[in-house]
This record gives sequence, C-alpha cells and structure tokens, in this order.
Amino acid sequence: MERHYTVEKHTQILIALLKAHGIRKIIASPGATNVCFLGSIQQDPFFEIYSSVDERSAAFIALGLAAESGEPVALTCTGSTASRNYIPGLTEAYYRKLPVLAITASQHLGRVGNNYGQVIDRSSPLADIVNESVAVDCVYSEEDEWACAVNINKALIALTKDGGGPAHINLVTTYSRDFSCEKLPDVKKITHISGIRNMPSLDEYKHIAILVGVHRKWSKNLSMAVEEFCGAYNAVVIMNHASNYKGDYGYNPDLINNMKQYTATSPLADLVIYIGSVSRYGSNMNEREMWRVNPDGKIRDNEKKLTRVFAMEEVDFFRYYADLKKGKNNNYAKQWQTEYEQIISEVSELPFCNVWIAMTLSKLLPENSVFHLSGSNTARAWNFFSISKTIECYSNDGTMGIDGQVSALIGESLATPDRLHFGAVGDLTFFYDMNSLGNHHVGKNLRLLIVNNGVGAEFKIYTHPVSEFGETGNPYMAAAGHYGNKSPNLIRHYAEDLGYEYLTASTKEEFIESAKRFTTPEMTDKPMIFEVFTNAQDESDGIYAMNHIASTSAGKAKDLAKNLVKAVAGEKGVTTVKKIFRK
Ligand SMILES: Cc1ncc(C[n+]2csc(CCOP(=O)(O)OP(=O)(O)O)c2C)c(N)n1
Ligand SMILES: [Mg+2]
Repeated sequence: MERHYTVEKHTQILIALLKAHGIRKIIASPGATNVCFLGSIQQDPFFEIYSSVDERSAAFIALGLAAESGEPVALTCTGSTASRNYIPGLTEAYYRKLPVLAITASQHLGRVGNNYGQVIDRSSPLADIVNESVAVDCVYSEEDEWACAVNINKALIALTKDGGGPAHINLVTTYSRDFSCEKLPDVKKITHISGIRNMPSLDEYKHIAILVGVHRKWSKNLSMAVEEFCGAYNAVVIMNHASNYKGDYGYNPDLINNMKQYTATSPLADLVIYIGSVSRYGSNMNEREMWRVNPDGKIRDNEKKLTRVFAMEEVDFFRYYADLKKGKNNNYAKQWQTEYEQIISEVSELPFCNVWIAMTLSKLLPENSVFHLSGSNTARAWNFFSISKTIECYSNDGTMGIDGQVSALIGESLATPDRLHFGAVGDLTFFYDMNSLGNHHVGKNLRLLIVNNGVGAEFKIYTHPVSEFGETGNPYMAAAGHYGNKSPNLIRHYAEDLGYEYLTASTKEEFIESAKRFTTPEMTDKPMIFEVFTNAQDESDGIYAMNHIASTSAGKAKDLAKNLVKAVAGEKGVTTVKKIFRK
C-alpha cells in the first residue's frame, strides 16, 4: 500500500506550515509517538531528513546544521524522556540564538498526570531553552483548525524573530495508521516583518481599510501619516469612540454592521490594517488579508485573516507608505461615510433609553472635554452616534469589565483638572465601583451620567440569549433588583452627602432640562452626578429600532434565511448562513 501523509489534520497543518516557512532540514529520532509526523514527511521530497538515535546528540547536530547552513532545523522524537535529552542542545542553541525547532510527540494531553505509560508533562519549559512553546492538538472544528495554524505560526516565527532562537511544538498524536492523505491542506502563513527593509507592496489591494481598536491619544505625527496614507491609497479608517481617530477618513461601522435587514452597498475592503489594541467591533469587511501593526510584533488574529505582523511603531509604518505615493483621494471613505449619514438621518422615534440619551447628549457634550464611555449597552448605544472631534474618549475596552469604569474616569479627570471629564455608565457598573466617588481627590471637573434601569439591561436586549428566558432570566443572569431597585433616593443621598451636585430625569423632557446644566461648558463649583431612570423594555426597543432603520432586498433575504434556519437547524445553521451571505 502506498503511503502519503497522515490523516491527522493537525499534523498535516504542521507539515504544510513547515513547508510554507521553508523549514526542510529535520533530525529524526526513532519511536512510536512521532510516527504520524515522520511517516508523512519521509515520503515528501521537500524534506531533508537525518537520523540520530540519541536525542541529546540530535539536538546538537541540529544546532550545528543550523549554524553552518543558516537555515532553521527541526527535531522530532517520541514520548517519554526522549525530549528531555534535547535540553542541553536547546540550551546551547538558546544562548547562541540558533533556530532549532523541537517537535516533541505526545499522547492525548488529558493523560498527563494520570500515570499513563510514557506520558510526561511538557507544559512548563525551562526559562532558557526556547523562545516559544506551543501545544498542537487534534482539530475537530474550524475554530480548532484556525487556532492550530496560529499556534504553529507563532512557534515558527519565533525561530527567527528578535534575532532568533529555539522554539518548541508539543505535537499530540492519535497513532493513526492511515496515511492516505495525498494533498496537504491550504494553510495561512503568517509573516513577521521588522524594519522597513522588507515592506510589501500595496499595489494588489483594491480597497484598504485601517481598523483602529482602543487607542491612546494620537500623536501629531501619527495623525499626519495616516491622513497622508489614506489620501494616497484611498483608504477608510474604521473606528469607534475609543479609537480616538479625529481625521477626515473615519467611519464608525456599528450602525451598519448591526442592521438586521440591510446589506452595505459600499465595497468591502480586501486588506484591513489593524492598529491600536482590543477592538470592541469587527471590521465586517470579510477581507482577504489582515495586517497587524504594533511594536510588540505579536500575532493577534482576531478576524482570523492575519497574514502579516509588522513589529514597528504605527507612525513608521504609515510614514513609509505615505512617502512612496502622494494623493488626496477620499472616495472610498466618502462612500462609507455617506452610507452611514443616510441611514442615521432616518432614525425614527425612539423610546426613552440609552440610545435616545446617547443621540441627544452626543450633540451637547462641550468642545474640548473628555469622555469616558463604559461598556455593555451604554457603549453600544453611544457608538451609533458621532461626537465632536475635539473630544477625547476613553473606555476600558482592554477587557470590557464593569468593575473599574468610575475609577478610570476619576484617574483621567485627575490628569487634566482644568478640562471637563464626562462619564456614562449603567447602574450595575456604577454600584460596582461606587466607593471611588468618595475619593477625596475627585475634582469639580467630573460629571457622571448613570443610566439606571435596575438590571443588566445588556441581558434583556432582544438579541441576547438571556432575553429568551424572559422573566426567569432576571434574578441571576440579568441581576435585576439589586442596589435599591431603582430607588429615587439612594444615589441622590450618596452623591449629595459627598458634595456632588445631583441631577435626575425619568422622561425625555426632564432629561433635556437637566442635560443643559449637566453639559454647561463652564467649570461649576461641584462635580455632578446625573441619574437617569429607564426600563429594560425601552432599552431593548431602542436597540431594535436602530437595527431596523433601513433595509435592502439582499438584507431582508439574509434575515429571512437566518430566521428560517434558526427555527429548523438552530444556531449552528445560522453561522453557516452568515458565512454564505458574507461572501
Ligand atoms: C467585572 C465584570 N463582571 C461581569 C461582567 C458581565 N457583564 C457585562 S454587561 C453587564 C451588566 C451591566 O449592567 P449595567 O451597568 O446596569 O448596564 P446596562 O447593561 O443595564 O446598560 C455584566 C454584568 C463584566 N463585563 N465585567
Ligand atoms: Mg442597568
């Protein structure tokens, strides 16, 4: 019988990525646990394999071969103590920064610590033997397959990045005897680029978008470089408030991306350049490639499309390309901006809720103030609308916890006491962190809006799984009724006794009245708390209204198909429908 590659998918992915990264030299030691890997590569003429029974010797042979050839060299051995004998050679390679890849073989990782024969624990490598250590396990789903490739890429990149050095892959095996796979899967190679000598061309990309996650204040140089880049390459900047982008090419995708019966008419980008940190939203571009630019040079593949990581300052990346080409083309950004403007101008009557409050207050926030936006439904609501470009925005989007939003706002307000600092939080978010308001450093420049709906309204929004529980979701999952259950006095007393000016509203009219005071651009003599009472049904209706402002026939068809499939095949089917319609 002719043998090809093992049917183990994760092992195929490893082999395909070794080839993609040009790793052909292998030192093989005998055993049973690495048979799927070794039996596969020995029939592939790409690989140049040498045998060494003694694993300690194998590792030293590998480093010698790497040193003289200038190529990375991989090691493969079986389970048990075989891999332990790599330690001296890997240690030597570590201190000489030589690219040696140890591929150790393992039985099912759940067997570790259960006295299975020849199963040892490799989860904690010594501090000075490898730059990166990953476990590569069997794949059973698309997500497993993606994670498997990402982890392998991480280890392979570590061989040469930052001056290079050894890396480790702990490869699980099922001991399959089936070597009938004739063709390796297509894999996504991720390339690490540091320094501007190896910058790729942008010519092949028709539409380029820059996706900005939560981002610190932009330096003047970065702003200039991005504006010039966008003009030259006709790019759009996808951003939300926490991105802090203040230029001319911005587009906030939250409104259009969440529209249930609408398909965007502006063309999708084929390249998305991702900067900043964690992003609360996705680009929804279904891009061919994503590039990440960050001095940390790390793989962060949150759209599963990452092909290149640029280990450099954002400003250096954009300046490099902006210096290559000049232009002032803003058609692409304009298309997205116009599409957004058209839809937002059609917002219908909204109930009194976070969305209405955000729509109203976003126009009233004084120029040059600072805004802290908390998470949950508050962030969802505010990100539908734009705020003045003179307002900086902060958000704990690194982790999106409800635990320290008020404290973070206080910290921001201490840094610039002569600027007004506004914050917007929900009731659970407020009560979690309410003690911080008693901090005696709080200044008169702080103004906090609390939207008190007596529950984690997030969980009552019609799209949230908890909303399907109805009333039975309230006591535990949505945490309704805590903290005085919308008491009209509790926060008032606390705020006033601490020396805050207290404002409140329960209707649109009352809100408009109190908002005038709340947004007065003068520095008043006390900090302010503005408590607004809404209810969860209105919160949900507000989001529903925003998600249904406009429709297209393709969007309606998508919605119909999704609902039908959900009724028949459940959530898994819905994911498939979403994929089909994104193409
Ligand atoms: C520390 C932490 N615990 C739990 C959560 C999960 N969580 C997300 S939103 C939310 C409810 C927030 O309620 P609230 O502040 O009242 O805002 P609303 O959704 O009502 O607008 C919770 C508990 C979280 N994000 N952070
Ligand atoms: Mg709430």
